[in-house]
Amino acid sequence: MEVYIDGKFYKKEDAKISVFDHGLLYGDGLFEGIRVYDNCIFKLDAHLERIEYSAKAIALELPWTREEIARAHVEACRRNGVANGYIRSVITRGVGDLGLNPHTCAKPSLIVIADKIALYPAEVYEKGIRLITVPTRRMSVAALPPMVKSLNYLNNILAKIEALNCGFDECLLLNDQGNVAECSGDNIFIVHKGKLITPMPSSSLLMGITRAATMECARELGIPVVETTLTRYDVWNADEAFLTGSAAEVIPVVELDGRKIGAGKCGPITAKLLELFRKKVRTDGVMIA
Ligand code: PXG
Repeated sequence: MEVYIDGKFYKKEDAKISVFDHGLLYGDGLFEGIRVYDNCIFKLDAHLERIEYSAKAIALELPWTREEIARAHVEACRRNGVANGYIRSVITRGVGDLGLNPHTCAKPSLIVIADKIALYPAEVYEKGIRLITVPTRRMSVAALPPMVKSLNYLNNILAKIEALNCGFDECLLLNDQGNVAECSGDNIFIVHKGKLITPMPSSSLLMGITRAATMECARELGIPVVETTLTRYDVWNADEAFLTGSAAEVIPVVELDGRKIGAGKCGPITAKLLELFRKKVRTDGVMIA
């Protein structure tokens, strides 16, 4: 495997950054997780737009054009023969002095890793997953906006640890108001009386690319979409629920906090959305070959 760092490709064992990079010292930087399906980098443009918005939010001036960043992604896939897989891109603040001040960092670094992805077992998409609400709250938009896909993932990792300690693979996080935010690495949707409902951005969540793609699918299928405030009560009483994420795609949720959701298996609207989503992924993006 060869990893892209700042314009060059390095063998995996030689792909290294400085211990003085503020990405490591302070978590000062950004990342993306992008899927590749049959030579198509799914929604690459949307991911690059999210990087630009995240960079603006943390006052990190990108020294590359969108086209340059896109080319690095395409090249990383080609070099590594990744036709189906996963791209992890990282932008760090760069090498600087000790101390928080980002102005001591000369220039940001761009890292692009194209690799295989461990797929979820097929049965997860039929049988669904069980969730538990954890005590850790999703951080407030007034602290560090969760829309920023930053290198600070401890909020999510603490929630994940709590879920794993209870024997669950994924968890629900509430925001500081006690309303539903998202999961540790996925967005959440419910279906109620024929409508698709998901927490609105100000509920403290990452604006997932899969979330947006799923809402697009729903609109194409004529399913009404609502972004609003949701409580755990709404999820417990939903007809269907599911998670979305680049790795997860669309995964049914069959239980939250010991309450069975709907029929306790993948619901009909979830199944329809997953079917259309899987049709789109091979064409809706940037082609490698
Ligand atoms: N919420 C959070 C907090 C996330 O980190 C999503 C939602 C889904 O967003 P997308 O754009 O993927 O639809 C994410 C996604 C990984 C990995 O390497 C990916 C994510 C988070 C953690 C790990 O598998 N991101």
